[in-house]
Amino acid sequence: MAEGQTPEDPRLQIEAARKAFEDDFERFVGLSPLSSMGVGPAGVSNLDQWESQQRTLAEVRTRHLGKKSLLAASKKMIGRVPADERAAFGQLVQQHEADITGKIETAEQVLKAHLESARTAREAIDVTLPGRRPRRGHLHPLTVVREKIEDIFVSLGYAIEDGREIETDFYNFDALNIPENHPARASQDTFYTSDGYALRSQTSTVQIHAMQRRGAPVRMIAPGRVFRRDTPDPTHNPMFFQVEGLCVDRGISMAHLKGTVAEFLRRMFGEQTVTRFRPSYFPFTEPSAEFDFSCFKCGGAGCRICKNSGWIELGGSGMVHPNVLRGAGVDPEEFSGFAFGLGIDRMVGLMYGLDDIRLLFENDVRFLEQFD
Ligand code: 2NL
Repeated sequence: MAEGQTPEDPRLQIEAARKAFEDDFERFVGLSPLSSMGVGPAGVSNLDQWESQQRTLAEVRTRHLGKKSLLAASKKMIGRVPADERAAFGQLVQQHEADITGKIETAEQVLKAHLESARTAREAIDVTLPGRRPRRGHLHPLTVVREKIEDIFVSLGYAIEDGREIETDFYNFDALNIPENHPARASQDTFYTSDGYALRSQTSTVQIHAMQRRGAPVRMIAPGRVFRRDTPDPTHNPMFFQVEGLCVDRGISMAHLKGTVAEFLRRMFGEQTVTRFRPSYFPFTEPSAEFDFSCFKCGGAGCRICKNSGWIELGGSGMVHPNVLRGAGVDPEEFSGFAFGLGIDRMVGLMYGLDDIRLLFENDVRFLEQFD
């Protein structure tokens, strides 16, 4: 029965309305997953389906209970029904309305329940899935080697001292027996702040402070960052890491220096390591010596690492110059001491076979990850 065509008999009108609703509702239920009401998984894939059904059902409701529905038209007819039939007709209309409303509301509730479980299923978390582990970091190779050096010296009774990276000219040069116009100011040249401070070019500065503060005797190492006015290349960087060692006491001799450096290198590179000293010059030590150790790779036979010499040059050393002791408030008549210095970057470069020490400061994880 087409809409708008009103049959003469009001009862037929109600019949038509009921028939129209039942056909419509049956089609809806037939199309809908509700045909299997409550059966089947209310999974994620069903969510869109349930939502679309909800919209369709709202349309069914408007079509059969709305202002333009056959039901609404039937209600309007109540007044025109003969008085003796009016009550019965009214009841018929009410009954019809109650039937439609009941069926629609039941369907709405069932749909709502399905929608809710589909939404819950979509938001569900599988707590049994394995977690995602955060990537574990590791120490920078410079830190690994620095800590190894520190451990060795701590075990030999040395303290580890730390200090400032920005220094006065006095601590960086004068206190180390490098007066103004001394040629060593060129090789130790560094960077300066606009108000006249220097970025330390060796960690001896830390040792001068320590001697001034603690006096003698003293046994200490000073690891840290230092600066030199060098042009970067595969073996030079204007900023690098150094360790300096200092031992001041009564009766300290060159023998103590040699024994200490040799023991350090044996612990660092193995029991078989041999150390040799070559005379050299440093303004802050007298006498001075550079030290080499037998190649840890070839054991002295000659290889790429030691450039076929069997020896690896590592650092400088010597007996602390009396001017340096005096300048730091230590009496050179009573005390003597030895000192040494070496570059950590160079050591890391050798140990890990780096062809360019600048890689250590690029913070490229593809490089750094190799040292885990
Ligand atoms: C090198 C040479 C050296 C020192 C550092 C030092 C410290 C004080 C007094 C005297 Cl407080 N000397 N340090 C001595 C000799 C050599 O380093 O080639 N470093 C990488």
